[in-house]
Amino acid sequence: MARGRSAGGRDFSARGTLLGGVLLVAAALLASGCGRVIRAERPVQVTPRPVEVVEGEGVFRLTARVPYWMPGEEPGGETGEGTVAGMKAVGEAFVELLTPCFGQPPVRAERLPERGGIRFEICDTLDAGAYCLEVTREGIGIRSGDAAGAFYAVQTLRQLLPPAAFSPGGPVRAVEIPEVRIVDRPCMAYRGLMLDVARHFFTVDEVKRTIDLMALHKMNVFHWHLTDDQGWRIEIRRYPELTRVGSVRRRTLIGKDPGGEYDESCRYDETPYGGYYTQEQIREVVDYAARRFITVIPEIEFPGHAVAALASYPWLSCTGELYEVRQTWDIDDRVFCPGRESTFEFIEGVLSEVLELFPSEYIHIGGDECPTKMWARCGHCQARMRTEGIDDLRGLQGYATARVERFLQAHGRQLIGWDEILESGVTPTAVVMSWRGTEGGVRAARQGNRVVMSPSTYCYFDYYQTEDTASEPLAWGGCLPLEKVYAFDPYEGLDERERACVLGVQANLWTEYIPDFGQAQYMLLPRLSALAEVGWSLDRKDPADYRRRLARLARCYDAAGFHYARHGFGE
Ligand code: TNX
Repeated sequence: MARGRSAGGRDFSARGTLLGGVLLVAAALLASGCGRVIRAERPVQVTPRPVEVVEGEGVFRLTARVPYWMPGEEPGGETGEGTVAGMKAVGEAFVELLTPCFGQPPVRAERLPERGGIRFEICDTLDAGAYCLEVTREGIGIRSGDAAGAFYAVQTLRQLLPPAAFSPGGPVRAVEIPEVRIVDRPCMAYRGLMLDVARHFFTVDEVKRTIDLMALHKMNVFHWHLTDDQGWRIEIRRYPELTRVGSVRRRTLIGKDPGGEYDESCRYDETPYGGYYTQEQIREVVDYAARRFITVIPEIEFPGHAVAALASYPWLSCTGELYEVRQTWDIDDRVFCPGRESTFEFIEGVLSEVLELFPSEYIHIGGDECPTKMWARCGHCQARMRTEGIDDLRGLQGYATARVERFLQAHGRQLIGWDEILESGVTPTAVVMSWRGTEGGVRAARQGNRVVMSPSTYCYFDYYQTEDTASEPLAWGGCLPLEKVYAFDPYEGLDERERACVLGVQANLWTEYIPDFGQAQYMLLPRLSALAEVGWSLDRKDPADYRRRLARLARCYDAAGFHYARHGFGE
């Protein structure tokens, strides 16, 4: 895991004389007329940390006229249909990156240039997601195991470009990139971020910006929490009331939840609050994410966190009472009735449309925080328990989850649930998302279930980022500073066989106290970079080095116009 000038690396010793360099620069400036030339920045600092960075002394001078070459549709150039589509997306990302620098898109070469230029190449010897990026004085070579690897190389290139190249002041004539060889690959296959759009709604553009943020950090799973007590946010054609009724709450709590909707101390903003995504918009987001090598996993909460659904269709609850969409944030007793057949018809109907929209292997069905109080008093639930031989109420949740899992599997999909699903007799094939610490994940991995580690102690970005909470916007509680996220070890307490069950890690952004996208970014950044480093660079983490790189990354955030917290920058 060498970083810096390694003896085994390329020889980058200076070839030209200083005088030669000066003359060349002068000649280039004369040839180009006016226009800025943005100098290379050193040392090269990339986050998440690559396996190897070997820096040379020269620079490559990139202009709008340098052609780039992509393996694509030309005969013999492709390595499979998926790769062609993937490389097209990489090409788009590359063009999108450079266009603002030069005020014009880079040109695509018709055939592989004999020398120089920017060359992308797929290489069988590299793993999926892995790449090798080489900048020499002549050009840039990007070899990767697949299209995703090439995309990650483009993200690295973003961090090699001097941020000044993106600053206002008009397009630049040329940018210098340091001579460097970077070898890189992800440690974990699943590097996720969950966004809760139920408690507060985020527009399609804001969701896309969140996906951009993930792409910048080489993350690859966007978990979209689409339904909860306080709002149903996905259009389901079979059940139009879900969005007509369930997407709007009459009012929203102001300030901290005192622990109950009917508590006298509750104060409300009386403005109705709502929003949902049409199926067309969902497709647009899924496609946008796919072009950034990000899979979208939808979450439809079942059987708890269901009040918005019950408010839309009262026959989904045990009592059939008419409810309102929730206006406060604590756990609610009003959940789906697993005693009635109609509940399963409903959830399967919903999931049928969900499966059409989301091609992801995994579908999240929630499963967290589901009180059984109503089931205890419900004749349908009691009858179900008798006929199915279920002897405790929690077992009823296990029955409901297993039934939904069978439905998903019949459609070629896998079920993910929060770690509560372990308590109701989980099947061996379900994926467990561990949030109440890592204990659930450890237990699940010991029994051979696949796991995503997302413990609140390290991954809950709705927690404060400093002890000094008085100077912060209101948050859920807890304290999760940047350093702690960075220190997360998702493999702690697991032997090698159990580690193989851990798919990866995920940050969660619950939005009870995050009313707008500016604040969402503030809570996400820079903590997301620390979690990205856990997922991507777990075997080569180095806190001091991360801190140095963070300052550079922040300038990338500036260049991309992201809002971020300054804790951890010594400001
Ligand atoms: C627990 S994490 C929840 C969410 C809340 C969150 C607040 C999980 C599966 N359930 O409903 O928003 O705590 O931190």
